[in-house]
Amino acid sequence: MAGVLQQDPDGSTVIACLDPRSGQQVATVPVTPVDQVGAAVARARAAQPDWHGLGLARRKVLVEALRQAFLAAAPRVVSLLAEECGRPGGEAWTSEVVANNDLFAWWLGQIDDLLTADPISLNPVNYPRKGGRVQLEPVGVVGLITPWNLPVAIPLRCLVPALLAGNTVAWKPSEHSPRTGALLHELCRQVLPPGVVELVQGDGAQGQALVTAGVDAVVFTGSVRTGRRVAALCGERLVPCSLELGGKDAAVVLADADLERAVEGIVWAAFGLAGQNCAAVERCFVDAALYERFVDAVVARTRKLRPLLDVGPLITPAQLEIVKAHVAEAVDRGAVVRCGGGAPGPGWYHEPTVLTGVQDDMLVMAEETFGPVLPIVPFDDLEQALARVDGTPYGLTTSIWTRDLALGEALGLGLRCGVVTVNNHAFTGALPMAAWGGPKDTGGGVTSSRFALYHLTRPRTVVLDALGQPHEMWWFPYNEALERLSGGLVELARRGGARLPGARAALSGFIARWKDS
Ligand code: TXE
Repeated sequence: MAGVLQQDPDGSTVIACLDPRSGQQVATVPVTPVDQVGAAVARARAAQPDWHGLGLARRKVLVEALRQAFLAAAPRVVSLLAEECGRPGGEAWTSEVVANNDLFAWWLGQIDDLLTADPISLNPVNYPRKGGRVQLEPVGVVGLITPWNLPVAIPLRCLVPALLAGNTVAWKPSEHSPRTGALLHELCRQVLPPGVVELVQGDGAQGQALVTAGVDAVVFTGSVRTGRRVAALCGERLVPCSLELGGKDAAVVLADADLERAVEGIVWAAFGLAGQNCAAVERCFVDAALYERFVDAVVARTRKLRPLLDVGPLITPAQLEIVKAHVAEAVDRGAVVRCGGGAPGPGWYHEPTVLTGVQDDMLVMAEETFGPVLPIVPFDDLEQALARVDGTPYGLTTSIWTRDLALGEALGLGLRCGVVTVNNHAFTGALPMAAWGGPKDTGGGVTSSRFALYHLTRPRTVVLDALGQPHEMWWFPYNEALERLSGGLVELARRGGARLPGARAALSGFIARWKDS
């Protein structure tokens, strides 16, 4: 749905929700006034100590209840995704329901282990009668800002671990998917205590208000442009933030690839979600030996894709304009449309489009298109092709297609990206145990896996000292015995050091030091 903010006759602001399959308005959603965003964060803050205080076992029971509520609401989720994002049913069920059930299950199964404190075990000679632990504690209130392309899965990837870890969350869904956001929030309100998940509806104004409303961490998924703004605001406030800002993913097809699988997999990864996926294949490099056969097969397969049943519309007219502009610029500069290329509707539907004859400096090869466009490029020199793969500002995922798994892995590991897959693409974004994110303009944030907890928790060190003596070895006074002890320890540790004299010096310094104290 395109969400357009407009004034209601009563003076309040609403999001007018348009079905991207028809362009017709189907609903309105009230916007949170900017001056009320702080109150939402305050409610989340007030709820946080009690939520944390419930303890992990009780929080798990409530998050399991949220999972059950979500599963019970699955048909509503799927039909709303169709109306709001134009999402085909099969795609909505797999990417937004089944994958999210797995996500709940994994975090619920792993969280006890993941939050278990690390013991601090100390050498009893140097540190007598002391011990402790490093425990993970919630950051407090997480400010969550999400996009429209996976409007259920992306928020849940943060919400589930954040809540289990004891945080409360103030969440702003995209203005282009506010009804899905409202549904998910309604489910949270049914099963969780008040304030544990607060909803803020609106666009960039509300997003900015949320970032600056005193949250303890920000988790953001969206564009590079907005991500930079969010990071700057967080930087000024020293609020930690996690950014996932998309990609310009490449698939590299080697001459020995399983042709049928590569074609099926790359067509799916390029045109699934109508290409509106941060990990969509947006560039495809193919060994020249296979190139013509590959292009023919991709074109034949793409022609069989059914509008709205396999490939949905773009989310907004603006998104459609970006896609049309990228294709038009490529064609103006000599690219060949092998299939698709038009935007005949219904709604904001753009045909899945295969391009050849493209150059690296064309928009369609250089910038995130976020639409159903697949440029295919032949290569003779694999090393040069891999350099071109790495030659974008993004670094999300890359796939290598080859029957030689070891070679595929080795090539992938040489690239600067967060996810490498051999003979598959993008699907690991749905795996809760697999870290998701990447370097460079992709933003460096991590969602999924235990590493996601880095953004959602703070490690706290707790040490208890039962020594009961008036002095420690390293306290005042600094004297000759302390230096002798230290020098002896260094000699002992040095390769080729004076080990026997070192041991003697360390021991005599140690004894003298304890006598001093
Ligand atoms: O993103 P925005 P848009 C890319 C994709 C797409 C482009 C634009 O290339 O064409 O971004 O999409 C909120 N402070 N991706 O305009 O603006 C906004 O309300 C705080 C890739 O939708 O980044 C929404 O909730 N928040 C991407 C969220 O940020 C602000 C997924 C994302 O919106 C804000 C989506 C501000 N100043 C788009 N301004 C991916 N990584 O997968 C806006 N927002």
